[in-house]
Amino acid sequence: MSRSRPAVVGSFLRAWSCIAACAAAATACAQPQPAPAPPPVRLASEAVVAAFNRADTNGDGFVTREESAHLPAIYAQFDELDLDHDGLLSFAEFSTWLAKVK
Ligand SMILES: [Ca+2]
Ligand SMILES: [Ca+2]
Repeated sequence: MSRSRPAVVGSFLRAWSCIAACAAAATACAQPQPAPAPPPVRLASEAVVAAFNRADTNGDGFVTREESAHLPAIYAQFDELDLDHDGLLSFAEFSTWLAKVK
C-alpha cells in the first residue's frame, strides 16, 4: 500500500489543480467587462432650454436672426443652423447645433 498513497495524493493534487483552474476560469469569466466608452458629454436638457430661452428674447419659441445678434456664435452661422431655412431657429435646430459644438 506504500504505492497507493502517492497515487491518491497525486490524484488529489490533479483534481485540486483542476478545481483551481476551473475556479480561476470562473473568476476570469466573472470579471466585469471593460466599461464601454461613456457617451459624449452633452449639456443637460435644462441647460439647453435655459440657453434657448436666453436667446429667444421675445419668448415666442423661436430665435430670429435679430435675436441672435447678441450671440455671435449663432449669428455667424444662422443660415447653417436654420436647417429648414424658415428664418427661425427652433428649439430642435438650436439643440442640434449645441450638441454638435459641445
Ligand atoms: Ca423669438
Ligand atoms: Ca428653422
